[in-house]
Amino acid sequence: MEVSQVTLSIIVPTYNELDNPKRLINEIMRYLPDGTFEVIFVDDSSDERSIEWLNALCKTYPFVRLFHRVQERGLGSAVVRGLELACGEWIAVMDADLQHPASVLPEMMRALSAGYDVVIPSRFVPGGSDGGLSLPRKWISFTARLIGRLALKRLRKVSDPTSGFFMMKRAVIEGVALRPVGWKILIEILARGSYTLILEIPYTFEARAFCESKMSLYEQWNYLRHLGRLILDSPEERRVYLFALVGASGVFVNELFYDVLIHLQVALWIAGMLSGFIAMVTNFVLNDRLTWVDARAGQAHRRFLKYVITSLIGIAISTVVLSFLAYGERVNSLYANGAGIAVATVWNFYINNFWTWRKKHRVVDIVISSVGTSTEIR
Ligand SMILES: Nc1nc2c(ncn2[C@@H]2O[C@H](COP(=O)(O)OP(=O)(O)OP(=O)(O)O)[C@@H](O)[C@H]2O)c(=O)[nH]1
Ligand SMILES: [Mg+2]
Repeated sequence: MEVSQVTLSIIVPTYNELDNPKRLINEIMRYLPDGTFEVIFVDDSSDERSIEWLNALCKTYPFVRLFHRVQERGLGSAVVRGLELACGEWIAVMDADLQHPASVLPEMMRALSAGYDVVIPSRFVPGGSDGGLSLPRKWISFTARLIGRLALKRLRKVSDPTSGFFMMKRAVIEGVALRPVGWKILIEILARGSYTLILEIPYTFEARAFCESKMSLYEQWNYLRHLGRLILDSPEERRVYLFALVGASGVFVNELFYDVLIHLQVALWIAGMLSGFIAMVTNFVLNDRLTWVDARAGQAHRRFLKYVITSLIGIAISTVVLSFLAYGERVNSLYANGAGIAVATVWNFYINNFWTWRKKHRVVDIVISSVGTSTEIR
């Protein structure tokens, strides 16, 4: 087959799968027209029989390619290797064990030709189901998705971001250095890739029919490490965490100076005001140098002025919330104060983000649609 004719490259990571790849090929051939696709198995098998099955497939079908790795292991890095080898303008990733139905592939291709950049078959949009998982696995999977969506802004509106089944245009990852840790290659692509339109299609995740699962507890740990790396690598994603850390350091600075000033016999109210001001200055410097380091524009003193105005309004807001909640002892004053601080922190973060350190770089709108619904996220 001419490589240039291939529209779609289907990457399938395999590890000791025996005859599952053969069943998968049969399924794919049922749904996709001949000559338009290639299937790339990136295999890390240690079992000789699995390698023999794959070699036999390569000999039988000209559209099957096999890359066998000896030194390396890991689902995510296997997919990255497959991406390097892929010839198609469109790229799909799916598991070998038939949990991802090939019957959805034509619809995914139609979505790409309709203009979507990424298509994610989802177990969690109306019409989808993850019936193939046991109850404990459903819980683990639910928690993993929740953590991922809370941790990374770019995953927030994607209903099935930990899926191993998706299709995308090559342009999404062109020029992007992918460095997944462990299994969840889709979160890597969603976090680092360039795209604007995502479509979610409902599908049923079947139970693994043959061979053993390779999922392990260690992969859950890898997943957390992966999320941590993605947060650290993205100025946009790490901002809110840095802001929280800087805020916490401000409390420490404030207390420290307050203590020193009180020891110097400075009047209470002056010590309170001075230590508050010093903490505001150190917070500004840290936020300017760390939190919004990529978004510094104009003169520093103007940013500082905006920061001070925002903070002062923040103090006013927290006082209003505190007084409102604690009025007539409706709420314990400690909780009321906590609520005030929380509201003011959210205020400070957003106003600083959109005003004090107004970003010059392009803000990409990502639109996620699923069959029947459409939500917009930033
Ligand atoms: N190349 C490669 N593929 C792997 C590796 N680990 C798993 N895979 C493949 O990745 C896909 C997903 O692995 P599964 O064991 O099915 O994981 P799962 O679907 O989360 O778990 P089950 O629901 O129990 O099947 C399968 O096609 C595996 O053969 C690996 O280390 N290297
Ligand atoms: Mg599986």
